Amino acid sequence: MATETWLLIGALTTTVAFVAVAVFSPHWFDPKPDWDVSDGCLGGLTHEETRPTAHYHPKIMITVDGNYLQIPENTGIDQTGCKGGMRWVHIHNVPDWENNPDYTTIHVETVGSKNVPLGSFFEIWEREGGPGITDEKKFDINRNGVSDWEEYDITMKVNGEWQEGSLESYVMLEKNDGEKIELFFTSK
Ligand SMILES: [Ca+2]
Repeated sequence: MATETWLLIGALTTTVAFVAVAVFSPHWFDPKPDWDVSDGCLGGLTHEETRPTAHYHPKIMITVDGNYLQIPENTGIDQTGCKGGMRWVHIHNVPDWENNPDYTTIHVETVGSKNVPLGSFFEIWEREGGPGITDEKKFDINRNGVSDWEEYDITMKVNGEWQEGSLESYVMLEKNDGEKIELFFTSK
């Protein structure tokens, strides 16, 4: 066959493979989460002063059986391993839960552009006695070591759109600054 024909066959094969992956494995193209961001520390007593190169604010609201799961203010600030500093993913202010429950603003401040998984915030929160995540990176909001997927129906919306795939690995990107994440746990 002529070279052009081979090139055409090659291009068609590539296109078919691309479409097949997009249709049958849509999460294949999702950004890979950088789980080590939960160890990142800005400033502090034992870390060099490094300025973040990214700074953005996803918003989160977590509901467990119809009740708000309240994130404490200053979560991720001055914690063990980052004394006097701030984790790359942290909280400053929280809503007035009694009178005006609302989204909590997550501050993401990373050195370098990172794919910050939603679950990394739970890893950080867990160090302060909050809801956590298992070694397999599964939600563990009741901290019993059992994946919450066995105990709850878990669903999530981002900007009103239902999400599929690994919710813990959902990547909060700078280009989606201000995105609204709603996470729902319903006991089975
Ligand atoms: Ca659990």
